[in-house]
Amino acid sequence: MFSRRGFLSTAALVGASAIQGRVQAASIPEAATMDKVVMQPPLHPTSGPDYRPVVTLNGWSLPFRMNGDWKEFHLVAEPVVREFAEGMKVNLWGYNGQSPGPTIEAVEGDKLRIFVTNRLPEYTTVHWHGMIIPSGMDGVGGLTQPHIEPGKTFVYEFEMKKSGTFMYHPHSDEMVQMAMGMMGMVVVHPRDPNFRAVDRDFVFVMSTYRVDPGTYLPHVNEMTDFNMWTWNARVFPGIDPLPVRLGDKVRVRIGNLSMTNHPIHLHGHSFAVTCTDGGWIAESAQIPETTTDVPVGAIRVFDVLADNPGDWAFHCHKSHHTMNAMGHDVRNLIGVSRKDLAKAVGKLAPDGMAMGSTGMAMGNMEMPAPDNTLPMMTGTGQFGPIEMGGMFTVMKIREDLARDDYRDPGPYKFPQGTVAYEVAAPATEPARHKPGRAPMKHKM
Ligand SMILES: [Cu+2]
Repeated sequence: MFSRRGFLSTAALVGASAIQGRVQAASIPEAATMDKVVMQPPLHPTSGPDYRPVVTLNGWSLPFRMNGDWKEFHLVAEPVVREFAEGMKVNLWGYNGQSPGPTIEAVEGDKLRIFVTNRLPEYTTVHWHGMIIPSGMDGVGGLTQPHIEPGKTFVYEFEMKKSGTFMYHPHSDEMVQMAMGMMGMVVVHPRDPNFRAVDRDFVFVMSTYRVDPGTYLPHVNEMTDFNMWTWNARVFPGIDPLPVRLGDKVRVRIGNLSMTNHPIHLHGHSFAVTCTDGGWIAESAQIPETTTDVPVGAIRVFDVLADNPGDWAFHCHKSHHTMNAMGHDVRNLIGVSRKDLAKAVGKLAPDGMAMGSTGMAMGNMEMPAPDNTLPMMTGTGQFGPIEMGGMFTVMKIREDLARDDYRDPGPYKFPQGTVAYEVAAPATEPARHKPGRAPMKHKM
C-alpha cells in the first residue's frame, strides 16, 4: 500500500526501526469509516499471514495496512449516531462512524501499531482488555500514559503474544465513555490455521443503555435500570440473524461490557465454551452446555456443531433483557377482574387502557408510541408475533448456504409434519387423573 514512508531514504528507515518503529505524523494510515448497521462480509486478509476472518453482528472489521512487518490500524474516537433498530436512533460515542467500534483482527505473533485519534469533546485512552502487552501500552489514563486530549493522535504498539478474543474500551472518564458506547472487539487468530478451526465465526459485544422514550441520549449515570439491552448496540428485531450452513462448525465470541451478567442461551443444540479472554480452554476441561453466563467485563466463546436445521432462538435468558423500552414499576394484575379494573382506570384516566389481567401478551395490540423509542415486545415470525426485544436473534441453520454467504436466508421451511399442531378438544375441562392416595398430613 502507498505510504509517505516510501519517499524516505533507507537510512531514515533504518533509523526509524531502530527507535522501536516510532512513526511520524506524515505516515498515519487512513481511517476507514462505516455508515451501515448491517453485518459486513468477512474481510479476508490481502497481506500478512492468512486466516479465516470473523463476521461482526451489525458490524465490520477494520481494514489495516502493512508497514514493514507492522500491521497498522487507525481508530478515530468520535460522536456517532447509532440506529438501535428501525425507528430509534441514539447519539453515542464510538469509533470510525459506529458504536461499537470495528472489530480488529490480527494473527498470533503480529506486530500491531494502532493509531488513535481523539475527535471527542473530552480526553480519552484505549485499553486493550485481556491482551498481554507492555504496561505502557495498557491505556490506563494517568497510570500508564497521559490522556489523549481532543484533536490529538496517540500510537499503541505491541506484539500479539497469544491468539484469542479480546476487547478495547477507554480507561479515561470510563463510566461516561462506556455508557456512551465506546467499545469494540479484538480477534487474534492462531498462527496455525488448523488450530481449533471453524467454518463460521461470529463476534459481538453486549452493552446496555437507558434512553428514555422520545429522547436521543443515554443517561450516563444509570447503573441498574436500563431499557435498551443490546448486542453491538442493536436490539431485536434490529440484530442480524446468524446464518449457518448445516454441518458447519460455528464459533460465537461474546464480550460483556454492560453492568450485569447475561446468561446466553442457544436453542436446539449443546455447545462448549472453548475460550475466554484469558485463553483457550483445554478440551478435557470443556463441559456441554446450552446456556453460558457471560460475566461483566469478560468474554465467553462457544463452539457448536450446527447439525440441527431450523430457526433457533438465540438470546439472553434474563427475560427482561429480551424486552425493549419498558417501565419496571408495574404491578402484576394477572387474575384481576378486567371490568372492575377498566372502571377504576376510567375514573382516573378516560383514555387509559386496563391491561395485564390475563398477562401482557401484546401481539395484536397497536398502541401509539412516543417518537424515537421501540415497542417493549415486537417482531413477527411466519406464525405470528414473536414478542421479543433486546438481546434476541435467530441462528438460521440451512442446508443450502454457500461458504461465505451471510445473507439472511428468510424463514425456515419446516418439513411437513414437524411443527407443533392443534388438535380438536372438547371445550369443557378435560377429566384429570387424581392420584389415589390420601392427602399427606403434615406433622408440625
Ligand atoms: Cu441479559
